[in-house]
Amino acid sequence: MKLENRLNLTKKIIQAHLVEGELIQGREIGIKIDQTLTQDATGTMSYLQFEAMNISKVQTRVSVSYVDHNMLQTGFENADDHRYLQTVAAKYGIYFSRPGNGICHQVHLERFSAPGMTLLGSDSHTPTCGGMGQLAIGAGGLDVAVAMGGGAFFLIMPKVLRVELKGKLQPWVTAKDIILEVLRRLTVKGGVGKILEYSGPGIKGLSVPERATITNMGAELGATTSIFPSDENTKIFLKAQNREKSWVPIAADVGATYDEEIVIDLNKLEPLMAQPHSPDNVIEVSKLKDVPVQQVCVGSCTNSSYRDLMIVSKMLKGKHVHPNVSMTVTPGSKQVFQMIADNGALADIIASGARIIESACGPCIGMGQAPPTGGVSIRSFNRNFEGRSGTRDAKVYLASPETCVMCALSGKIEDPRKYGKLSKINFPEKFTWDDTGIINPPKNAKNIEVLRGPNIKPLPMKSALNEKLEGEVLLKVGDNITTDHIMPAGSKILPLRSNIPAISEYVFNIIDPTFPSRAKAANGGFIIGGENYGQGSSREHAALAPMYLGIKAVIAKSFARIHRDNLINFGILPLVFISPADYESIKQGNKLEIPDLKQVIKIDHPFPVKNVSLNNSFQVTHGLTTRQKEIIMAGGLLNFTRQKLSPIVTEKKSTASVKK
Ligand code: MIC
Ligand code: SF4
Repeated sequence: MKLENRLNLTKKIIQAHLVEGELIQGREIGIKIDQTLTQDATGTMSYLQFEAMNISKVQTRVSVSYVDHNMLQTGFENADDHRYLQTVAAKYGIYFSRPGNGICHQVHLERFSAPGMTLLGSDSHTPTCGGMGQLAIGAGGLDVAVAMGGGAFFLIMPKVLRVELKGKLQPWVTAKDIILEVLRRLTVKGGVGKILEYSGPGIKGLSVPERATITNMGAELGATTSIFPSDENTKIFLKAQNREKSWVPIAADVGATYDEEIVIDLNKLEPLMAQPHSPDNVIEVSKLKDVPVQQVCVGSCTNSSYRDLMIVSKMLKGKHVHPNVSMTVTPGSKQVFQMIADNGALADIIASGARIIESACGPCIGMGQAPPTGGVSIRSFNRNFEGRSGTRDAKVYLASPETCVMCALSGKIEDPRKYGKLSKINFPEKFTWDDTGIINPPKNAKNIEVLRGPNIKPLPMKSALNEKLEGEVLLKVGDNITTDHIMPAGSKILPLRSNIPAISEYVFNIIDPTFPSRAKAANGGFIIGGENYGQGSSREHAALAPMYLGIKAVIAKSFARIHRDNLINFGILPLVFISPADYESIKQGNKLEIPDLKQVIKIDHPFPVKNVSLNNSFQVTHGLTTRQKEIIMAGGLLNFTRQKLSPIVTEKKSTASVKK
């Protein structure tokens, strides 16, 4: 094969799905989406948007709606949302994974994910399925709705970064430590505009769920996605899931080139931990001495597989959780739960005094189990942003399940290598697959009525662009602001995800609770941000609710990918400072003005923003592609899509099927 025709794995899959553009880094491309997933907290909006498109059936090969986030039913709201999601799924040809069936990424990996395919999910951890050799990307719910309608997904062709794993993991060092090492090296913004492709001799020792732990936390790097090749290990996993037919081998061509490369020697890795309050604040566990621990949580879409929970149970067997520690264990799926119940491992966990939680996101998204005041919580999760646990001053550390258990037993942060020997764990040749937790869409959906509760409010829409943008700087924030800062989650706020007027009352709640009332009183305005504004989740509510409050533009030093897309999708202009010094001079309360808005959107070079209060102006750029300019002009993606997609699609049969 000619050198220039040799493709890396990422480019191979993109090439096979390319519907617009060319594989040139930095240019916009459109790719066809084979599979979609939604979860309940982003799904209700996504389906409301899908309904607004007037398409009678999803156009993907497989679309699955999961319920895993809003599981605490303290009022009618979440239960109503579950019922809406179930009926809307039946109506439009979508699989419905019932509450209790598990966390979307874990279940998708087990039952649907397939190598070589594309997956778009309305959750930032969708790249979990990259562990299967799938090109799995997280996006806002509206992008997913468009993909369900048969539209392409647009992205800027990322750089491909090769992560070569060499050597072999030493005892007590795990896949989690590999991704923590990558985070330590690249930081939470080091993956922006990149896809991480794993290769090298070290990948042979990693099973699909271990690979999925690594690709899952690629989201914390800000990466577009992360991917492993599909090899014999992939085949073994799919066979054990009774889905061998979905297996295809797929890897980079020999001699394929990459934009960047890093090498990790697994022999040299040690157990690691991310310290509060950022997943890239990584340190060797052995360096943290005498830190008392009050809570330990094992679970989340990062580390709640059968492998993880078997290790937890082996380590806990015959021992007791330290009296000062409250430990929770969450199996990632019904499959995992069922299997550890059947083989007795669950009994050992229960006997140790750990608290068992149903298969869901749970404490990871602040749905219960908030740590005590000032408490230290060690979690096998992927995010430790300030306040996300539900306790503002809690200190959350991220670590492998092995390290978590070690801390739970000793009552302080402790290196798992001190545990001693652990008897071998035999991984199953067959998983217990039982798809009764997944409801297949009916063949004939004519009589299905979509049921909406009173908490499901109509979608707010934005009108097309004004001639002039003017308003006050309503808030100025620093670097690495997360979507948890912009639109917090947790058990009180999450049930309002289908009710934008109500949820918008909590925008920037942790930073400045007066923000919503000030924004409304000022009839909207501007937000000023630092680097990596909007990192973290894919929740479009972090754009939709500010849009509802009248936010017109966010001017930042740089943006996280999904959030920037979400802002554009909801007609909010994401502008970037040309000179970071201008960030320093702007003050909250300053009046800004962009005259001739339509004109400046058309141009691709920097343009001035007037600071009326300081009587000066500064330069910004929008970096919008032609398509994004049209979206902004139309007042958002929904308006734009309605103009473009004609409602021609009727009873076209879905080719989706649960691989039984
Ligand atoms: C998260 O981990 O923050 C979430 C909750 O899963 C989000 C999605 C959401 O806010 O609903 C994500 O990661 O995209
Ligand atoms: Fe759920 Fe946490 Fe995973 Fe988000 S990161 S999908 S809240 S388990």
